[in-house]
Amino acid sequence: PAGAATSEVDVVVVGAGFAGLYALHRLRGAGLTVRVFEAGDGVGGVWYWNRYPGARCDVESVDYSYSFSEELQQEWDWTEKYATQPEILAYVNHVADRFDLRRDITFGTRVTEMVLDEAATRWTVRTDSGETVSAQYVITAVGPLSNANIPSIDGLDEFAGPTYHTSSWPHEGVDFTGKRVGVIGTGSSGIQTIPCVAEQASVLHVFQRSANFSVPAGNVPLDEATRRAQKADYAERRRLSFLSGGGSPHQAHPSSALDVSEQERRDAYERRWELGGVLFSKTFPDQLTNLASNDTAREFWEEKVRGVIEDPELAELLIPKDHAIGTKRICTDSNYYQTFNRDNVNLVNLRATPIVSVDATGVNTTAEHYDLDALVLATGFDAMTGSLDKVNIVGRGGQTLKQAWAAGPQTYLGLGSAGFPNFFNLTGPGSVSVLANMVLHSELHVDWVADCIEYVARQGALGIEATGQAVTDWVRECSDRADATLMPTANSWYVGANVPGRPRVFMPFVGGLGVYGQIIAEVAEAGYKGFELVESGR
Ligand code: NA7
Repeated sequence: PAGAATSEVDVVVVGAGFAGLYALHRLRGAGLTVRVFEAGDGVGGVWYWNRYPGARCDVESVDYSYSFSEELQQEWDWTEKYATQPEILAYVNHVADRFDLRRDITFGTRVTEMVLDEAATRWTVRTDSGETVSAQYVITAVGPLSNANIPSIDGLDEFAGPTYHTSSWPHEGVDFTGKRVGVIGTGSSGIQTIPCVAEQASVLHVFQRSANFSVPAGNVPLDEATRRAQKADYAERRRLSFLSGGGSPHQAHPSSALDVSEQERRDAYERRWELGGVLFSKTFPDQLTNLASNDTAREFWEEKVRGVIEDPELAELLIPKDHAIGTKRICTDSNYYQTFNRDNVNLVNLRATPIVSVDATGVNTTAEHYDLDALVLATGFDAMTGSLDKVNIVGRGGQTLKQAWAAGPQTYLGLGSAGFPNFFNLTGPGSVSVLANMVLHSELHVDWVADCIEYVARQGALGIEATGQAVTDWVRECSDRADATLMPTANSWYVGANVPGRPRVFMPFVGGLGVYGQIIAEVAEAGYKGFELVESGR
Protein backbone atom coordinates (compact mmCIF):
# COMPACT_ATOMS: atom_id res chain seq x y z
CA PRO A 1 0.00 0.00 0.00
CA ALA A 2 1.10 3.56 -0.73
CA GLY A 3 3.22 5.09 1.97
CA ALA A 4 3.93 1.79 3.69
CA ALA A 5 7.32 1.42 5.32
CA THR A 6 10.08 -0.17 3.25
CA SER A 7 10.52 -3.83 4.01
CA GLU A 8 13.87 -5.54 3.69
CA VAL A 9 14.63 -8.88 2.07
CA ASP A 10 17.70 -10.61 0.74
CA VAL A 11 16.31 -11.09 -2.76
CA VAL A 12 13.51 -9.72 -4.91
CA VAL A 13 12.54 -11.91 -7.85
CA VAL A 14 10.46 -10.42 -10.67
CA GLY A 15 8.15 -12.95 -12.27
CA ALA A 16 6.59 -16.24 -11.16
CA GLY A 17 7.04 -18.29 -14.30
CA PHE A 18 9.24 -21.38 -14.43
CA ALA A 19 12.43 -19.43 -13.64
CA GLY A 20 11.01 -17.22 -10.90
CA LEU A 21 9.32 -20.08 -9.10
CA TYR A 22 12.44 -22.18 -8.98
CA ALA A 23 14.46 -19.14 -7.89
CA LEU A 24 12.12 -18.72 -4.94
CA HIS A 25 12.33 -22.37 -3.98
CA ARG A 26 16.11 -22.62 -4.35
CA LEU A 27 16.99 -19.36 -2.60
CA ARG A 28 14.57 -19.96 0.23
CA GLY A 29 16.21 -23.35 0.65
CA ALA A 30 19.54 -21.54 0.99
CA GLY A 31 18.14 -19.63 3.97
CA LEU A 32 17.49 -16.33 2.20
CA THR A 33 14.41 -14.16 2.51
CA VAL A 34 12.77 -13.78 -0.87
CA ARG A 35 9.87 -11.74 -2.26
CA VAL A 36 8.46 -12.52 -5.69
CA PHE A 37 6.31 -10.05 -7.61
CA GLU A 38 4.11 -11.32 -10.41
CA ALA A 39 1.91 -9.24 -12.73
CA GLY A 40 -0.54 -12.09 -13.31
CA ASP A 41 -3.06 -13.30 -10.78
CA GLY A 42 -1.50 -16.74 -10.81
CA VAL A 43 1.79 -18.57 -11.37
CA GLY A 44 3.06 -19.76 -14.74
CA GLY A 45 4.24 -16.68 -16.64
CA VAL A 46 3.60 -17.13 -20.36
CA TRP A 47 1.66 -20.31 -19.59
CA TYR A 48 -0.69 -18.23 -17.48
CA TRP A 49 -1.34 -15.73 -20.28
CA ASN A 50 -1.10 -17.61 -23.59
CA ARG A 51 -4.48 -19.39 -23.52
CA TYR A 52 -5.29 -19.27 -27.23
CA PRO A 53 -6.86 -22.41 -28.76
CA GLY A 54 -4.16 -24.88 -29.78
CA ALA A 55 -1.49 -23.49 -27.40
CA ARG A 56 0.96 -26.28 -26.71
CA CYS A 57 4.65 -26.61 -25.89
CA ASP A 58 7.02 -27.70 -28.67
CA VAL A 59 9.41 -29.41 -26.22
CA GLU A 60 8.36 -32.86 -24.96
CA SER A 61 6.49 -32.65 -21.68
CA VAL A 62 8.80 -35.16 -20.00
CA ASP A 63 11.69 -32.78 -20.73
CA TYR A 64 9.84 -29.48 -20.30
CA SER A 65 9.45 -30.00 -16.56
CA TYR A 66 11.59 -29.41 -13.49
CA SER A 67 14.42 -31.81 -12.73
CA PHE A 68 15.30 -30.43 -9.29
CA SER A 69 13.07 -32.81 -7.37
CA GLU A 70 13.14 -36.54 -8.04
CA GLU A 71 9.86 -36.95 -6.16
CA LEU A 72 8.21 -34.32 -8.32
CA GLN A 73 9.30 -35.85 -11.57
CA GLN A 74 8.26 -39.31 -10.42
CA GLU A 75 4.85 -38.31 -9.14
CA TRP A 76 3.66 -36.10 -11.99
CA ASP A 77 1.96 -37.85 -14.93
CA TRP A 78 2.00 -36.11 -18.32
CA THR A 79 -0.88 -37.21 -20.51
CA GLU A 80 0.58 -36.24 -23.88
CA LYS A 81 3.98 -36.16 -25.58
CA TYR A 82 3.60 -32.39 -26.01
CA ALA A 83 1.61 -30.82 -23.21
CA THR A 84 -1.17 -28.34 -23.84
CA GLN A 85 -1.14 -24.97 -22.13
CA PRO A 86 -3.81 -26.02 -19.57
CA GLU A 87 -1.78 -29.08 -18.57
CA ILE A 88 1.42 -27.08 -18.17
CA LEU A 89 -0.45 -24.50 -16.11
CA ALA A 90 -1.86 -27.27 -13.92
CA TYR A 91 1.67 -28.62 -13.44
CA VAL A 92 3.08 -25.22 -12.45
CA ASN A 93 0.23 -24.75 -9.98
CA HIS A 94 0.96 -28.18 -8.55
CA VAL A 95 4.61 -27.20 -8.08
CA ALA A 96 3.63 -23.94 -6.39
CA ASP A 97 1.43 -25.83 -3.93
CA ARG A 98 3.75 -28.75 -3.36
CA PHE A 99 6.66 -26.49 -2.40
CA ASP A 100 4.48 -23.93 -0.63
CA LEU A 101 5.65 -21.13 -2.89
CA ARG A 102 2.60 -18.85 -2.91
CA ARG A 103 3.19 -17.35 0.52
CA ASP A 104 6.17 -15.36 -0.78
CA ILE A 105 4.58 -14.28 -4.06
CA THR A 106 2.64 -11.05 -4.47
CA PHE A 107 0.28 -11.49 -7.42
CA GLY A 108 -1.36 -8.87 -9.60
CA THR A 109 1.58 -6.58 -9.00
CA ARG A 110 4.17 -5.22 -11.40
CA VAL A 111 7.62 -4.08 -10.46
CA THR A 112 7.94 -0.63 -11.99
CA GLU A 113 11.37 0.42 -10.80
CA MET A 114 14.57 -0.93 -9.29
CA VAL A 115 17.12 1.65 -8.22
CA LEU A 116 20.61 0.86 -6.97
CA ASP A 117 21.68 2.41 -3.70
CA GLU A 118 25.38 2.59 -4.49
CA ALA A 119 26.51 3.31 -0.95
CA ALA A 120 24.81 0.24 0.46
CA THR A 121 24.92 -1.98 -2.65
CA ARG A 122 21.22 -2.62 -2.24
CA TRP A 123 18.29 -2.20 -4.58
CA THR A 124 15.14 -0.20 -3.89
CA VAL A 125 12.31 -1.98 -5.66
CA ARG A 126 8.99 -0.22 -6.30
CA THR A 127 5.74 -1.72 -7.50
CA ASP A 128 2.61 -0.43 -9.17
CA SER A 129 0.71 -1.03 -5.94
CA GLY A 130 2.91 1.54 -4.22
CA GLU A 131 4.99 -0.92 -2.25
CA THR A 132 8.72 -0.36 -1.73
CA VAL A 133 11.11 -3.16 -0.85
CA SER A 134 14.83 -2.97 -0.21
CA ALA A 135 16.79 -6.01 -1.41
CA GLN A 136 20.45 -6.95 -1.52
CA TYR A 137 19.88 -8.78 -4.80
CA VAL A 138 17.39 -8.46 -7.63
CA ILE A 139 16.68 -11.25 -10.08
CA THR A 140 14.60 -10.62 -13.18
CA ALA A 141 12.75 -13.69 -14.39
CA VAL A 142 10.46 -11.77 -16.72
CA GLY A 143 10.73 -14.07 -19.72
CA PRO A 144 12.25 -13.44 -23.14
CA LEU A 145 8.90 -13.80 -24.95
CA SER A 146 6.39 -12.11 -22.70
CA ASN A 147 5.90 -8.54 -23.87
CA ALA A 148 3.33 -8.55 -26.69
CA ASN A 149 4.16 -6.98 -30.02
CA ILE A 150 1.07 -5.01 -31.02
CA PRO A 151 1.51 -3.92 -34.63
CA SER A 152 1.06 -0.23 -35.35
CA ILE A 153 -1.67 -0.55 -37.94
CA ASP A 154 -3.71 2.53 -38.74
CA GLY A 155 -7.17 2.32 -37.18
CA LEU A 156 -6.57 -0.86 -35.18
CA ASP A 157 -8.42 0.68 -32.22
CA GLU A 158 -11.45 1.45 -34.37
CA PHE A 159 -12.36 -2.17 -35.08
CA ALA A 160 -15.87 -2.72 -33.70
CA GLY A 161 -15.53 -6.42 -32.98
CA PRO A 162 -13.29 -7.98 -30.33
CA THR A 163 -9.52 -8.00 -30.91
CA TYR A 164 -7.43 -10.66 -29.17
CA HIS A 165 -3.66 -11.01 -28.90
CA THR A 166 -2.65 -14.66 -28.55
CA SER A 167 -0.51 -13.83 -25.52
CA SER A 168 -3.33 -12.32 -23.45
CA TRP A 169 -6.27 -14.53 -24.28
CA PRO A 170 -9.52 -14.27 -22.25
CA HIS A 171 -9.57 -16.86 -19.47
CA GLU A 172 -13.12 -17.87 -20.29
CA GLY A 173 -12.12 -18.76 -23.87
CA VAL A 174 -13.59 -17.47 -27.12
CA ASP A 175 -16.27 -19.07 -29.28
CA PHE A 176 -15.76 -18.24 -32.95
CA THR A 177 -18.69 -20.35 -34.16
CA GLY A 178 -20.32 -18.75 -37.18
CA LYS A 179 -17.96 -15.73 -37.03
CA ARG A 180 -15.89 -14.12 -39.76
CA VAL A 181 -12.42 -14.09 -38.24
CA GLY A 182 -9.09 -12.59 -39.28
CA VAL A 183 -5.76 -13.84 -37.94
CA ILE A 184 -2.72 -11.61 -38.45
CA GLY A 185 0.57 -13.46 -38.04
CA THR A 186 1.84 -16.89 -38.98
CA GLY A 187 4.56 -17.63 -36.42
CA SER A 188 4.35 -20.45 -33.84
CA SER A 189 1.25 -19.00 -32.19
CA GLY A 190 -0.63 -18.31 -35.43
CA ILE A 191 0.28 -21.70 -36.83
CA GLN A 192 -1.01 -23.44 -33.68
CA THR A 193 -4.25 -21.50 -33.46
CA ILE A 194 -5.28 -21.20 -37.13
CA PRO A 195 -6.41 -24.86 -37.52
CA CYS A 196 -8.51 -24.56 -34.33
CA VAL A 197 -10.12 -21.26 -35.32
CA ALA A 198 -10.82 -22.62 -38.83
CA GLU A 199 -12.95 -25.39 -37.34
CA GLN A 200 -15.29 -22.87 -35.73
CA ALA A 201 -15.29 -19.78 -37.91
CA SER A 202 -17.64 -19.36 -40.85
CA VAL A 203 -14.82 -17.64 -42.72
CA LEU A 204 -11.18 -17.33 -41.71
CA HIS A 205 -8.83 -14.88 -43.41
CA VAL A 206 -5.19 -15.58 -42.59
CA PHE A 207 -3.05 -12.46 -43.09
CA GLN A 208 0.46 -13.69 -43.81
CA ARG A 209 3.43 -11.37 -44.08
CA SER A 210 6.19 -14.01 -43.96
CA ALA A 211 5.65 -17.70 -44.56
CA ASN A 212 7.23 -19.93 -41.94
CA PHE A 213 8.64 -23.44 -41.86
CA SER A 214 6.44 -25.72 -39.79
CA VAL A 215 6.74 -29.44 -39.19
CA PRO A 216 4.05 -31.78 -37.84
CA ALA A 217 4.13 -31.72 -34.04
CA GLY A 218 3.68 -35.49 -33.88
CA ASN A 219 1.78 -35.26 -30.65
CA VAL A 220 0.52 -38.54 -29.18
CA PRO A 221 -1.09 -39.52 -25.89
CA LEU A 222 1.35 -41.08 -23.41
CA ASP A 223 0.35 -44.48 -22.12
CA GLU A 224 1.29 -45.84 -18.73
CA ALA A 225 4.05 -48.09 -20.09
CA THR A 226 5.74 -45.17 -21.86
CA ARG A 227 5.49 -43.03 -18.77
CA ARG A 228 6.98 -45.76 -16.62
CA ALA A 229 9.87 -46.25 -19.01
CA GLN A 230 10.54 -42.51 -19.13
CA LYS A 231 10.49 -42.20 -15.38
CA ALA A 232 12.78 -45.18 -14.90
CA ASP A 233 15.27 -43.50 -17.21
CA TYR A 234 14.88 -39.96 -15.92
CA ALA A 235 18.38 -39.54 -14.49
CA GLU A 236 20.05 -40.45 -17.77
CA ARG A 237 17.54 -38.39 -19.73
CA ARG A 238 18.35 -35.31 -17.67
CA ARG A 239 22.09 -35.92 -17.86
CA LEU A 240 21.96 -36.03 -21.65
CA SER A 241 19.66 -33.02 -21.76
CA PHE A 242 22.00 -30.82 -19.74
CA LEU A 243 24.88 -31.82 -22.06
CA SER A 244 22.89 -31.21 -25.23
CA GLY A 245 22.44 -28.14 -27.38
CA GLY A 246 18.74 -27.65 -26.84
CA GLY A 247 18.03 -29.23 -23.46
CA SER A 248 16.54 -32.53 -24.58
CA PRO A 249 18.16 -35.96 -24.86
CA HIS A 250 18.04 -35.82 -28.66
CA GLN A 251 21.21 -36.84 -30.51
CA ALA A 252 21.86 -35.58 -34.03
CA HIS A 253 23.00 -37.91 -36.79
CA PRO A 254 26.78 -38.37 -36.38
CA SER A 255 27.65 -37.16 -39.91
CA SER A 256 27.23 -34.02 -41.95
CA ALA A 257 24.12 -34.03 -44.11
CA LEU A 258 26.48 -33.92 -47.08
CA ASP A 259 28.62 -36.90 -46.07
CA VAL A 260 25.90 -39.53 -46.26
CA SER A 261 24.20 -41.14 -49.22
CA GLU A 262 21.00 -39.70 -50.63
CA GLN A 263 19.10 -42.68 -49.25
CA GLU A 264 20.58 -42.40 -45.76
CA ARG A 265 19.80 -38.69 -45.70
CA ARG A 266 16.20 -39.24 -46.75
CA ASP A 267 15.80 -41.99 -44.18
CA ALA A 268 17.14 -39.76 -41.42
CA TYR A 269 14.79 -36.90 -42.36
CA GLU A 270 11.90 -39.29 -42.73
CA ARG A 271 12.49 -40.76 -39.25
CA ARG A 272 12.64 -37.27 -37.73
CA TRP A 273 9.55 -36.20 -39.67
CA GLU A 274 7.63 -39.20 -38.34
CA LEU A 275 8.73 -38.41 -34.78
CA GLY A 276 7.62 -34.82 -35.36
CA GLY A 277 8.68 -31.65 -33.64
CA VAL A 278 11.30 -28.92 -33.78
CA LEU A 279 14.22 -31.34 -33.78
CA PHE A 280 13.74 -31.76 -37.52
CA SER A 281 16.08 -28.80 -37.89
CA LYS A 282 18.73 -30.68 -35.91
CA THR A 283 18.53 -33.98 -37.80
CA PHE A 284 22.10 -33.41 -39.00
CA PRO A 285 24.62 -31.45 -36.93
CA ASP A 286 25.51 -29.00 -39.70
CA GLN A 287 22.03 -28.00 -40.84
CA LEU A 288 22.27 -24.59 -39.20
CA THR A 289 25.89 -23.89 -40.16
CA ASN A 290 26.12 -24.97 -43.79
CA LEU A 291 23.66 -23.70 -46.38
CA ALA A 292 24.15 -26.72 -48.64
CA SER A 293 23.24 -29.02 -45.75
CA ASN A 294 20.35 -26.79 -44.86
CA ASP A 295 19.10 -26.99 -48.44
CA THR A 296 18.78 -30.77 -48.17
CA ALA A 297 16.43 -30.33 -45.20
CA ARG A 298 14.51 -27.59 -46.94
CA GLU A 299 14.03 -29.68 -50.08
CA PHE A 300 12.73 -32.60 -48.05
CA TRP A 301 10.41 -30.26 -46.16
CA GLU A 302 9.08 -28.64 -49.35
CA GLU A 303 8.25 -31.99 -50.87
CA LYS A 304 6.30 -32.99 -47.76
CA VAL A 305 4.40 -29.72 -47.58
CA ARG A 306 3.59 -29.58 -51.30
CA GLY A 307 2.19 -33.07 -50.85
CA VAL A 308 -0.57 -31.92 -48.51
CA ILE A 309 -1.64 -28.59 -50.05
CA GLU A 310 -4.10 -29.15 -52.88
CA ASP A 311 -3.61 -25.86 -54.75
CA PRO A 312 -0.01 -25.56 -56.04
CA GLU A 313 -0.22 -21.75 -56.22
CA LEU A 314 -1.26 -21.62 -52.59
CA ALA A 315 1.59 -23.98 -51.73
CA GLU A 316 4.07 -21.54 -53.30
CA LEU A 317 2.77 -18.78 -51.03
CA LEU A 318 3.02 -20.94 -47.92
CA ILE A 319 6.62 -21.98 -48.61
CA PRO A 320 9.19 -19.50 -47.23
CA LYS A 321 11.62 -18.07 -49.76
CA ASP A 322 13.33 -15.56 -47.49
CA HIS A 323 15.25 -17.64 -44.95
CA ALA A 324 16.98 -20.97 -44.43
CA ILE A 325 14.99 -23.61 -42.53
CA GLY A 326 15.54 -23.30 -38.77
CA THR A 327 17.08 -19.83 -38.86
CA LYS A 328 13.78 -18.46 -37.64
CA ARG A 329 12.32 -20.56 -34.88
CA ILE A 330 10.86 -23.58 -36.65
CA CYS A 331 7.16 -24.02 -35.90
CA THR A 332 5.26 -27.20 -35.12
CA ASP A 333 1.66 -27.81 -36.05
CA SER A 334 -1.30 -30.12 -36.20
CA ASN A 335 -2.75 -29.92 -39.72
CA TYR A 336 -1.67 -26.36 -40.42
CA TYR A 337 -1.07 -26.70 -44.16
CA GLN A 338 -4.12 -28.96 -44.61
CA THR A 339 -6.24 -26.19 -43.10
CA PHE A 340 -5.73 -24.14 -46.27
CA ASN A 341 -7.55 -26.85 -48.25
CA ARG A 342 -10.76 -25.91 -46.43
CA ASP A 343 -13.38 -23.88 -48.25
CA ASN A 344 -13.80 -21.44 -45.36
CA VAL A 345 -10.09 -20.52 -45.15
CA ASN A 346 -8.49 -17.81 -47.24
CA LEU A 347 -4.80 -16.86 -47.31
CA VAL A 348 -4.10 -13.15 -47.78
CA ASN A 349 -0.55 -12.61 -49.01
CA LEU A 350 0.56 -9.36 -47.40
CA ARG A 351 3.75 -9.29 -49.45
CA ALA A 352 1.62 -8.67 -52.56
CA THR A 353 -1.12 -6.64 -50.88
CA PRO A 354 -0.01 -5.18 -47.52
CA ILE A 355 -2.44 -4.11 -44.81
CA VAL A 356 -3.23 -0.42 -45.12
CA SER A 357 -5.62 0.01 -42.22
CA VAL A 358 -8.23 -1.47 -39.96
CA ASP A 359 -11.66 0.13 -39.69
CA ALA A 360 -14.84 -0.64 -37.74
CA THR A 361 -15.82 -3.49 -40.05
CA GLY A 362 -12.52 -5.17 -40.83
CA VAL A 363 -9.11 -5.09 -42.46
CA ASN A 364 -8.16 -3.12 -45.58
CA THR A 365 -5.27 -4.23 -47.74
CA THR A 366 -4.05 -2.39 -50.81
CA ALA A 367 -6.37 -4.65 -52.81
CA GLU A 368 -9.46 -5.42 -50.77
CA HIS A 369 -11.63 -4.90 -47.69
CA TYR A 370 -12.14 -7.98 -45.50
CA ASP A 371 -15.32 -7.94 -43.40
CA LEU A 372 -14.64 -9.38 -39.95
CA ASP A 373 -16.51 -10.07 -36.70
CA ALA A 374 -13.33 -10.79 -34.70
CA LEU A 375 -9.62 -10.14 -35.12
CA VAL A 376 -6.78 -12.24 -33.71
CA LEU A 377 -3.31 -10.76 -33.44
CA ALA A 378 -0.77 -13.57 -33.48
CA THR A 379 1.92 -10.96 -33.92
CA GLY A 380 4.41 -12.22 -31.35
CA PHE A 381 6.61 -10.42 -28.89
CA ASP A 382 9.07 -7.63 -28.39
CA ALA A 383 11.48 -10.45 -27.73
CA MET A 384 14.38 -10.84 -25.30
CA THR A 385 14.45 -7.31 -23.89
CA GLY A 386 10.85 -6.08 -24.20
CA SER A 387 9.74 -7.02 -20.70
CA LEU A 388 12.96 -5.81 -19.06
CA ASP A 389 12.47 -2.46 -20.77
CA LYS A 390 9.19 -2.00 -18.95
CA VAL A 391 11.01 -1.87 -15.62
CA ASN A 392 13.04 1.26 -14.88
CA ILE A 393 16.30 -0.39 -13.78
CA VAL A 394 18.77 2.25 -12.56
CA GLY A 395 22.36 1.22 -11.84
CA ARG A 396 25.60 3.02 -11.04
CA GLY A 397 25.76 6.72 -11.79
CA GLY A 398 22.04 6.84 -12.51
CA GLN A 399 22.46 4.91 -15.75
CA THR A 400 19.46 2.82 -16.73
CA LEU A 401 19.73 -0.67 -18.14
CA LYS A 402 17.91 0.58 -21.20
CA GLN A 403 20.61 3.18 -21.75
CA ALA A 404 23.39 0.68 -21.13
CA TRP A 405 21.82 -1.68 -23.66
CA ALA A 406 20.81 0.93 -26.25
CA ALA A 407 23.07 -0.57 -28.91
CA GLY A 408 22.03 -4.12 -27.98
CA PRO A 409 22.16 -6.19 -24.78
CA GLN A 410 25.49 -5.89 -22.93
CA THR A 411 25.81 -8.89 -20.65
CA TYR A 412 28.42 -11.17 -19.21
CA LEU A 413 27.17 -14.76 -19.55
CA GLY A 414 23.69 -13.32 -19.99
CA LEU A 415 23.54 -13.11 -16.21
CA GLY A 416 25.32 -9.91 -15.21
CA SER A 417 25.85 -6.42 -16.57
CA ALA A 418 28.58 -3.88 -15.74
CA GLY A 419 27.29 -1.05 -13.57
CA PHE A 420 24.52 -3.23 -12.17
CA PRO A 421 25.91 -5.09 -9.16
CA ASN A 422 23.77 -7.79 -7.54
CA PHE A 423 21.40 -7.80 -10.51
CA PHE A 424 20.93 -11.09 -12.34
CA ASN A 425 18.77 -11.58 -15.42
CA LEU A 426 17.55 -15.10 -16.09
CA THR A 427 17.25 -16.79 -19.50
CA GLY A 428 17.59 -13.55 -21.44
CA PRO A 429 19.99 -12.20 -24.05
CA GLY A 430 23.56 -13.47 -23.82
CA SER A 431 22.37 -16.85 -22.57
CA VAL A 432 21.06 -19.78 -24.63
CA SER A 433 17.61 -18.52 -23.76
CA VAL A 434 14.91 -19.32 -26.34
CA LEU A 435 17.22 -21.73 -28.18
CA ALA A 436 16.85 -24.29 -25.38
CA ASN A 437 14.33 -25.98 -23.13
CA MET A 438 13.49 -23.06 -20.87
CA VAL A 439 12.74 -25.16 -17.81
CA LEU A 440 16.17 -26.77 -17.62
CA HIS A 441 17.80 -23.50 -18.66
CA SER A 442 16.03 -21.78 -15.77
CA GLU A 443 17.30 -24.40 -13.34
CA LEU A 444 20.85 -24.00 -14.63
CA HIS A 445 20.68 -20.24 -14.17
CA VAL A 446 19.02 -20.30 -10.76
CA ASP A 447 21.49 -22.84 -9.36
CA TRP A 448 24.38 -20.73 -10.62
CA VAL A 449 22.99 -17.52 -9.14
CA ALA A 450 22.26 -19.21 -5.80
CA ASP A 451 25.83 -20.52 -5.62
CA CYS A 452 27.15 -17.07 -6.54
CA ILE A 453 25.15 -15.41 -3.78
CA GLU A 454 26.50 -17.94 -1.28
CA TYR A 455 30.02 -17.25 -2.52
CA VAL A 456 29.62 -13.51 -1.97
CA ALA A 457 28.36 -14.16 1.56
CA ARG A 458 31.29 -16.49 2.28
CA GLN A 459 33.69 -13.78 1.13
CA GLY A 460 32.00 -11.32 3.46
CA ALA A 461 31.41 -8.96 0.52
CA LEU A 462 28.43 -6.74 -0.19
CA GLY A 463 27.97 -7.92 -3.69
CA ILE A 464 29.31 -8.88 -7.07
CA GLU A 465 29.41 -7.17 -10.46
CA ALA A 466 30.46 -8.09 -13.98
CA THR A 467 33.46 -6.14 -15.24
CA GLY A 468 33.20 -4.01 -18.36
CA GLN A 469 35.92 -6.08 -20.01
CA ALA A 470 34.12 -9.36 -19.33
CA VAL A 471 30.96 -7.90 -20.84
CA THR A 472 32.80 -6.68 -23.94
CA ASP A 473 34.46 -10.06 -24.41
CA TRP A 474 31.22 -12.00 -23.93
CA VAL A 475 29.25 -9.83 -26.34
CA ARG A 476 32.02 -10.43 -28.89
CA GLU A 477 32.05 -14.16 -28.22
CA CYS A 478 28.27 -14.38 -28.65
CA SER A 479 28.34 -12.49 -31.91
CA ASP A 480 31.34 -14.47 -33.27
CA ARG A 481 29.59 -17.73 -32.47
CA ALA A 482 26.37 -16.55 -34.09
CA ASP A 483 28.24 -15.36 -37.19
CA ALA A 484 29.69 -18.84 -37.63
CA THR A 485 26.13 -20.13 -38.17
CA LEU A 486 23.30 -19.32 -40.55
CA MET A 487 21.17 -18.03 -37.66
CA PRO A 488 21.75 -14.26 -38.01
CA THR A 489 20.89 -14.33 -41.74
CA ALA A 490 17.12 -14.39 -41.09
CA ASN A 491 15.03 -11.36 -40.17
CA SER A 492 13.88 -13.01 -36.97
CA TRP A 493 12.99 -11.85 -33.50
CA TYR A 494 16.33 -13.40 -32.43
CA VAL A 495 17.85 -10.27 -34.00
CA GLY A 496 14.99 -7.97 -33.01
CA ALA A 497 13.97 -7.57 -36.67
CA ASN A 498 10.24 -7.77 -35.88
CA VAL A 499 10.19 -4.58 -33.81
CA PRO A 500 10.95 -1.28 -35.57
CA GLY A 501 13.89 0.58 -34.04
CA ARG A 502 15.60 -2.38 -32.34
CA PRO A 503 19.33 -2.59 -33.02
CA ARG A 504 20.10 -5.67 -35.12
CA VAL A 505 22.02 -7.95 -32.77
CA PHE A 506 21.74 -11.73 -32.56
CA MET A 507 20.76 -11.95 -28.90
CA PRO A 508 20.94 -15.60 -27.75
CA PHE A 509 24.17 -17.58 -27.21
CA VAL A 510 24.16 -20.15 -30.03
CA GLY A 511 26.70 -22.56 -28.54
CA GLY A 512 24.05 -24.74 -26.91
CA LEU A 513 23.01 -25.49 -23.35
CA GLY A 514 25.76 -28.05 -22.66
CA VAL A 515 28.60 -25.77 -23.74
CA TYR A 516 27.03 -22.78 -22.02
CA GLY A 517 26.56 -24.75 -18.80
CA GLN A 518 30.21 -25.72 -18.89
CA ILE A 519 31.34 -22.12 -19.45
CA ILE A 520 29.36 -20.72 -16.53
CA ALA A 521 30.47 -23.59 -14.28
CA GLU A 522 34.11 -22.87 -15.12
CA VAL A 523 33.61 -19.18 -14.36
CA ALA A 524 32.24 -20.12 -10.94
CA GLU A 525 35.07 -22.58 -10.25
CA ALA A 526 37.60 -19.89 -11.12
CA GLY A 527 36.22 -17.67 -8.34
CA TYR A 528 33.66 -15.96 -10.57
CA LYS A 529 36.20 -14.85 -13.13
CA GLY A 530 35.04 -11.73 -14.95
CA PHE A 531 33.09 -10.57 -11.91
CA GLU A 532 34.42 -8.37 -9.13
CA LEU A 533 33.37 -8.46 -5.53
CA VAL A 534 31.93 -5.25 -4.14
CA GLU A 535 33.72 -4.99 -0.80
CA SER A 536 32.17 -1.80 0.44
CA GLY A 537 29.81 0.84 -0.87
CA ARG A 538 31.38 2.96 -3.61
P1 NA7 B 1 6.34 -14.70 -33.94
O1 NA7 B 1 7.08 -15.93 -34.22
O2 NA7 B 1 7.12 -13.43 -33.79
O3 NA7 B 1 5.26 -14.50 -35.12
C1 NA7 B 1 4.57 -13.29 -35.28
C2 NA7 B 1 3.90 -13.27 -36.62
O4 NA7 B 1 3.19 -12.05 -36.77
C3 NA7 B 1 4.87 -13.33 -37.79
O5 NA7 B 1 4.28 -14.09 -38.81
C4 NA7 B 1 4.98 -11.86 -38.19
O6 NA7 B 1 5.38 -11.68 -39.53
C5 NA7 B 1 3.59 -11.41 -37.98
N1 NA7 B 1 3.47 -9.97 -37.83
C6 NA7 B 1 4.01 -9.18 -36.87
N2 NA7 B 1 3.69 -7.90 -37.08
C7 NA7 B 1 2.94 -7.87 -38.19
C8 NA7 B 1 2.31 -6.83 -38.93
N3 NA7 B 1 2.42 -5.56 -38.55
N4 NA7 B 1 1.62 -7.16 -40.03
C9 NA7 B 1 1.53 -8.43 -40.40
N5 NA7 B 1 2.10 -9.47 -39.77
C10 NA7 B 1 2.80 -9.18 -38.67
O7 NA7 B 1 5.46 -14.83 -32.63
P2 NA7 B 1 4.70 -16.11 -32.06
O8 NA7 B 1 3.84 -15.65 -30.95
O9 NA7 B 1 4.06 -16.85 -33.14
O10 NA7 B 1 5.82 -17.04 -31.50
C11 NA7 B 1 6.86 -16.54 -30.68
C12 NA7 B 1 7.55 -17.62 -29.91
O11 NA7 B 1 6.83 -17.84 -28.71
C13 NA7 B 1 7.64 -18.98 -30.49
O12 NA7 B 1 8.68 -19.15 -31.37
C14 NA7 B 1 7.84 -19.86 -29.28
O13 NA7 B 1 9.18 -19.92 -28.92
C15 NA7 B 1 7.07 -19.15 -28.23
P3 NA7 B 1 6.97 -11.48 -39.90
O14 NA7 B 1 7.57 -12.83 -39.75
O15 NA7 B 1 7.52 -10.50 -38.89
O16 NA7 B 1 6.95 -10.96 -41.28
